[in-house]
This record gives sequence, structure tokens and C-alpha cells, in this order.
Amino acid sequence: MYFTKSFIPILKNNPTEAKIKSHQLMLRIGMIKQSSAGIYSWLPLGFKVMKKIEQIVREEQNRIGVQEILMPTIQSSDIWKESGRYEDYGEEMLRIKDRQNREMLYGPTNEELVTEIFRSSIKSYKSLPQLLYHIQWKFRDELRPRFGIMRCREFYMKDAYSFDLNDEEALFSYNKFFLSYLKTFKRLELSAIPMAADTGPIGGNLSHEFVILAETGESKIYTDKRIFEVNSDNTKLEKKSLSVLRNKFEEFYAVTDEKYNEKDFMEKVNDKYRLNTKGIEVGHIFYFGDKYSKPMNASVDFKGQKQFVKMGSYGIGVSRLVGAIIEAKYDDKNEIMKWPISVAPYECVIIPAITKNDDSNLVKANKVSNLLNDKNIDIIIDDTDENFSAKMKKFNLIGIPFQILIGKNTEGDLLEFREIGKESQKLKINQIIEIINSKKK
Ligand code: 5CA
Repeated sequence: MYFTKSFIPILKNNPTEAKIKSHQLMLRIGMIKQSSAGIYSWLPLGFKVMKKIEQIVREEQNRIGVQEILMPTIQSSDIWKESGRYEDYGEEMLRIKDRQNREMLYGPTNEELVTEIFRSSIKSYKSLPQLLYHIQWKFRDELRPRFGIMRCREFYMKDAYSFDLNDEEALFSYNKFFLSYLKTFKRLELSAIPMAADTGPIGGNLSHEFVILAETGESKIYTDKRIFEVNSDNTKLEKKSLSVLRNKFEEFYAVTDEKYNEKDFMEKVNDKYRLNTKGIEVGHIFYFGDKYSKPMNASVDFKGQKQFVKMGSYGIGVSRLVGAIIEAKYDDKNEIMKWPISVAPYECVIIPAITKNDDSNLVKANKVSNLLNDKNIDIIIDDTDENFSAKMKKFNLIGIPFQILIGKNTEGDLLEFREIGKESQKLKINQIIEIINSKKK
């Protein structure tokens, strides 16, 4: 891709309306464009990042045996009346009427719809567990949408649902998601900690929020610092191993605001380990037993007996993660962003020095680009005739993790190559391909 042909509308200065660095950067480098309050269009740079995050989320769901489906954004109010949430959900729910005057709504979450899908087909306990997920737009008419895509009205979410025969099996499902979330966020180079949380309008009495630390986060958190050292690497997808893992985390005090109790915090956590800060909620898991299955009559036959299934739901804020990664990786003082290569909008940028009368470096850049493209490396070439330092400044903001600089330091087949923010080195093209591809694994 040539920069001059790309749709990357860069702003000269930070937009004044943005209060936090992720929102500033996303507007500044043209990842998103606001269309109305709390509703955004995703432009190529932002869309590419979000799609890559989505794919990682998907792979980690598939890995634990969750099956992907796709439910619609528009739902009928009937099923919400069955569960009793139609009234409870209040003004955050966007209610719509169709031409027949039927009450519809834009789904803020999908417990009812997925329960309806489950109950119409699954009749025997032998088909359990059923684990289903989808990745779909949601709408919540937030009172105060803010911080760009962090708290907006229309957002992209992965939501999964589990159906089990009894509490023991249902907790096994819950714990699978618990481990899966740790792995997902690790692949995004985020350190997310599971914290005991409130269940709000979803319901139930067991719930964890996955929170990454950030001064600009909206969640207040209270934790024992040692929780960051809990290692989940060797956990197996087995009941025992998963419950050992959860216990290891739950040994340490870690709660969000609603669950906070000052006396407990002081008593349970030695002052040298106490951490009281803010964070961004990137995922949230819930166990709520038969809260939906009972009123909606979702049951299976268990050896001649009717049993309501036990359910949980598991969300990841896919669009919010774009902002969360920026909060974690963007050095706004020096205006340098660095995307993890797994989600970078392009993997490598080629920056040739070009003047009005000499485009020989652009010719070289094209050759290098073709060779890298052949090895499946996603490239952008800055073919503008801006001066070199302006190009560097621009690409420091855009945050492509690898750069090839073609100018006076290019000698023969040795190219100037660097990882963003680091010293450059002179390397042959094959060495560059090897480095980039090794980081992609
Ligand atoms: N049904 C459950 C689990 S699937 C549910 O809806 N959970 S949730 O309300 O906690 O949302 C899941 C995730 O979506 C949150 O952890 C958060 O990362 C993201 N999210 C929630 N509200 C917003 C919002 N207004 N803007 C952006 N992301 C949001």
C-alpha cells in the first residue's frame, strides 16, 4: 500500500476534544471518525487493528471448544419479556418499533436470544455442555458516552454463553473461559488481572472482571500486587488444574469498586503489597445458574427428569481493546506508539527519502516491498515527498512495529532496518524477513 493512496487522514495536532491518550491518538492518526454521540465509523487503520484483535479472540474461543454462531443485532422484545429483563434494563436499551408496530430492540447483550436458540434444539443432557459465542455489534444508550470507543454506545463485543447440567459442570465451563481470557489478553501483550466484580444487569453471584491497569481507566481497583506474578502457563483444560489456577488467583485480594471493603483490604493485604489504582475493564465473565433458563423454560431431560440448565456468559470488549492497547503501549510524551505485531495495522513500513527530482529510492522501496509481500509481510510505503524527519514523526505516531529506511545509509544490498523506538542496524533483506517472521509467531 502506498501512503499517498491510503485513507489515513492524519491531523497535525492532538484533537482538543479528546481527554485520554487512546482517544487522542485514534483521532489523530485517523483510525476512527465520530458519526454521532458515542457512535463511530472505523477507518482502514482502526478497522485493520480491530479485525486482528477479533481474530485472536476467535482463535482462543475455538481453542477451548466454543462454537461460533452469529445472532442478529435486532431482537424481538418477546423473549426479554419472558426473562423479565425488558422492564429492568431501563433506558440503556434502544427500543424500536417496526412497521407492524411490533416492539423490537437493538441488542445490548444476548442471554435471552441464545437461550431461545438453545431451548428450541437441545433436549438431552447428553448434548451438554453447549458452549456458543458470537462477535457482533451491541448498542447501549450510555448516559455519558466518553473517551472515544472506550465507552461508546455502539461497540463490538465477543459474547459467549455456556449451558451445563449442574453447578459443578457449569463451574468447569466458567473456569475454561477464565483461563482462555488470560491467554487471549497475553497474546495481545496486555496484562489483565481477574478481579471479583459485581454482576449488574446480567445477574448471578459469581463474576470476574478482567482489568488492565491504566491511570485513565474508569474502574477503581484494589489489589494485592502479588497477583501479577500468578503464572497460568502450565494449566491444563481439566477440572482440577483449572480450579487450582482460580484458587491461585483468588488467594490474593483483587476487587473492583463495588466489591471493595476497606476493612478487608487493610486486614488481608500487607501495606507493602497494597495497590489502589485504576484500570480498564476489557472482559467480564458471569455465572448465573438458572436465572434465564428457569423463566424461559430451557431444560434438558436427565434420566427421565426435567432439569433447567445452568448458564454463564462471557464478554470481551473487542472494540474497547483497540483503545486499551493504545493506553498500554503509547508513549504520549515522546509521541511514539508501538503496536504488538499480532495486531499492527501494517507489519513493516518502508520509508524512502524522496525529492522532487530524484525518486530512485522509491524504485528501491518498491523492489523491497515486493520481496516482503511475497513472504506475507504486510507493507506500507511512505511515497510522499515530505522530508525524512516529518515521515519519521508521522510513523512514530502510527506505530508500525518495523521500519526500513531507504536513503543515504543504504549501501548495496544492506538496508537500514529497525524496530520502532530502537537503534537501526544494516541488514540484508533475508535477515529482515527472518526477524519479522520470527516476531509474528
Ligand atoms: N452478557 C455479558 C457477558 S457476554 C455482558 O454483556 N457483559 S458486559 O456488560 O460486561 O460487557 C462485556 C464487555 O464489553 C465489557 O467487559 C467491556 O469490555 C465491553 N463494553 C461494555 N460496555 C461497553 C461500552 N459502552 N463501550 C465499549 N465497550 C463496552
